[in-house]
Order: sequence, then C-alpha cells, then structure tokens
Amino acid sequence: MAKHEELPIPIYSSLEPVYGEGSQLEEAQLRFNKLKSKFLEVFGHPPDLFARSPGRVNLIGEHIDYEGYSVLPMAIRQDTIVAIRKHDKGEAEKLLRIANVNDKYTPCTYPADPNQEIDLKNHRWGHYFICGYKGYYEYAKSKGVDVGVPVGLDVLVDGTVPTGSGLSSSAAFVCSSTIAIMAAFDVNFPKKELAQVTCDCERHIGTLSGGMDQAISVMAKTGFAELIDFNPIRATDVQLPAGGTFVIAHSLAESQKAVTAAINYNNRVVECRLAAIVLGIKLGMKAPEAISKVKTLSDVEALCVQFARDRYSNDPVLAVKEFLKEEPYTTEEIEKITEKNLPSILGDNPTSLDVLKAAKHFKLHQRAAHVYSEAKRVHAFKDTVSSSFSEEEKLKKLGDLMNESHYSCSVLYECSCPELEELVKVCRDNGALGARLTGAGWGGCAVALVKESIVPQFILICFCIIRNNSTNRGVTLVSMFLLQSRQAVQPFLKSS
Ligand code: NG1
Ligand code: MG
Repeated sequence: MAKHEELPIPIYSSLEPVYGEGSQLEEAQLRFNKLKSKFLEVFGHPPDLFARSPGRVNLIGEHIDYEGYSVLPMAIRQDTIVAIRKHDKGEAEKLLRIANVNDKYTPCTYPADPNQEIDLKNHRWGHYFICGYKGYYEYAKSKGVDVGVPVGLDVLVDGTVPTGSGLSSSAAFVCSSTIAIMAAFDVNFPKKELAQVTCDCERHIGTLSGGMDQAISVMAKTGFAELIDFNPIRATDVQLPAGGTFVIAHSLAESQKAVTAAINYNNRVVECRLAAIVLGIKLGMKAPEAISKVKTLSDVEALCVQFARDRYSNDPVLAVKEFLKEEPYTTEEIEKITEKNLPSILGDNPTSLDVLKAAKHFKLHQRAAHVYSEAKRVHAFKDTVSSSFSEEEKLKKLGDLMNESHYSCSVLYECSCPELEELVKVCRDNGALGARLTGAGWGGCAVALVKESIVPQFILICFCIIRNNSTNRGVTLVSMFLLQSRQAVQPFLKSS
C-alpha cells in the first residue's frame, strides 16, 4: 500500500483515487480535517496517519463465499477511516484507546496485547479494531517480521457505512484498522495477502465468515465490480453494462449479525457443513472420511455432478434432491448417518457448538439447494455481462438473475425479513429490472437494478410508497435510499 502525501498527514487507502472532484473533494478534505482536530482534542496529539477502506454491495452470490464459491460485489462510496498514532516506546501507557467521531460509540480501551482474547459475550464496537490488531500480529509473525514489544495506540474511527445494513461496515472497519496498523508499523503486505489476513482475523468476532467483504474492501477498483474467487483469493474486474444503475435501499431493519450469529449466520454455515458431510456419505464416502475431509459444499460438488451425469445433467442440485430430504433433520437423524455425534464432528470450532445448542433442527436440503444454484447464478451473471447481447437484453437478464437470487435467499436460505420483502416488492413493482436483498440479510439493504433514465422517479416513487405503507402496518419503516452507483464506486478518497 503506497502512501499519499497530499495532506500533511499521509493517507493509506485500499481504493484509488483518494479524492473525488469538485464537491466530493471538498467534502473529503473537510472530513479529514475534522478527524484531525477531533483526534487532537481526544488524545492531545495529531494522528500519524489515516487509513481508509470502503463498504460494499454484493450484486449476486449470497451466502456462498464461506462454501468456497465465487461472488460478485462492488465497493461503495461509504467507507471507514481510521486515524492512528503509535506511542513511542518510552511512553508508559501500553493501551489501545479507541474512540469514534460518532458519540453513539463510546470509547473502548484494550491492553496492547496481541494475544488477548476478544470477549464474545460482551459485544463492543471496538472489538473489530482488535480483530485487525490481532490479524496484523499473527500475520507479521508468520512472515518473520520483527514485531518488537507492543506499544500503545490511539485510534479515532469515522465510519459512513450504516451498521447492520448488509453493506459490510464491519469489514470496512477491520480492513482500515489492519491497514492503519500496518502503516503505523511501516510494514507493507501485498493486497491479496492483506485480503486473506483481514478475512481470517474478522473471524475473531465469532462469525464463521467467508472472505467476500474483506476481499472487495481491499481489492476493489474504481469503475468495476469484481468477481472474487477463493482458495486462493483472486479478483477479476467486471465492467457492468451501460444504461443500468444499482440503487441501494436500506430497510432500516438492523441486522445484528455478530449478536444473532448462533441462530442466523453461523447456523447456516453449520447447516451447509452438515449437508456436505451427509451428501458425501450418501454419495459413497466412508463416514469418518467425510467427517474429516468435507468442510464445505464445494468439497462434494464433484461427487454430486458425477451423480447428475448419469442422469444426463451436470447440476449438483439433482443429488441434493435425491439424497437430502426436504423435511428438517433432527440431530439424531444426522448422527445416524454420520455415526458420530455432532458436537464431536463440529468440535474444532467453539462457535459451531453454540449453533448446536441453539438449533432445533437442520434444513440440509434447502441450504444446499440454495448454495449450488446461487453459485451458478454468479457465473451466469458474469457470462451475461461479457456476452454479445444488446445492453438492453443484458440488463433484463441480470435483473432476472437478481430476482432468482432473492427468491432463493428468501425461500431456501430464509435470510430475508418482512421489511426486506416489502422493499424488494416495491422496487420491482415500480420499474426495477431486478431486486434482491444484499449481504447477510435478516435486515439491512436491498439492491435494485434500475434503468439509468428512470432513477430519480424510481427513488421518489418507492420512497413515497414505503412511507405510506408503513403507517398501515403500524411499523416504522422509512426506507433510506442510500446511493445510486453505476459501474462501481463513486470515487471518494485517494488511495494507494
Ligand atoms: P454482511 O452482510 O456484511 O454481514 C456477511 C459475510 C460475508 C458473506 C455475506 C453473505 C462477514 C464479515 N461477512 O456479510 O462473508 O457471507 O454475509 O453473502 O461475516
Ligand atoms: Mg459484516
């Protein structure tokens, strides 16, 4: 990550350019200056440097990154900036003091200890900085970097990605934290490695996440969406067709993923793993082999496809239909197949055990069917973009794929909620070519593909309808239309 020295205080950012133009430029400068004065006010010193990473909107490929499948997000203008000062070795206080420009987030203090455990029972916003902090040390050590004795850090955070919105405020925070720490210690890791480090270290927060959010936050390019592949992480630029705009609308239902992980996000990760193991066994693997080797549905895809081939198809969902019953599985039913109890199968990860404690049953058929079909839709989306269809036809097909993705998320993966369902419907009824929830779901945002020419009317009409509906329902639901972006990021800050 190279540094930019337009300001007296250097800025490290994962996204070019650091500044936009005109009013954006002024806005950005104002923000940095404010951050600098606030830092001085809180800590009595100016910061050494700023680091910045963007949030993202996922266009398609939901809940499949942790199963090893490619996804297609793009960065958004909303971001997190971390201002940091490293204490001198002589300074007595060995603390990480983390403050926020937003008073809603009260200051957090942690010991300057890279081996500290994060207190998962007491979720605090500052924990995300500690993820980045731990990640930096773990990675630096693995690379033989001389990390020296830990010193205190003063940190001030300014985030504009709405939290719990499915736009990855968490990854923007973790990535900007790691970049800030790296820069403060004068270490420069290649972007691909940084994407992997930040993905691994956000798991300290207790979610069994995939790596989409960190990969796009670190590797995004202005003007493109990215196809992100995993194992190893790679990003391929995807130039979206002209004439379409992605409009992101917030349902204002907050999705508290870190807090509800055991019943929502981590539950789905565990269900996928169990589905994969059961499929492996049904398709001929010995139970102990399946238990030790199969971690994700992508691990047994080849077996499923082999089964489908005998039926003149290459669709792994055929194997799902044949071997996984639609009714939810009880623990006992799965244990009968695996010949081993679930806590010992999943015991390698304590957060999985929390899932087992909270789960009544496991919907293996539905989750596997979603993952395999969603993985295909990502490639169909990418292929459509690069096809020879007219721009108009392309937009129509992309919209259809987004609608199919939403159906699958809602019905098979059950990660939607009433507010998102309403929002998606209103978008479709008022001219969107396609609309779907984005991010983990259970609240947060929807993304709609809209013809560029109708965007202002579209936003106005949808907004009015939702405002009126919400009074009928007795629920306060005022959707917030966050941004419109065609072809990825609206450049904001300059980066390196
Ligand atoms: P959000 O929506 O930011 O909570 C989460 C995961 C992603 C991915 C999506 C669902 C984290 C950090 N991010 O994102 O890896 O699995 O859900 O597609 O947990
Ligand atoms: Mg997140």
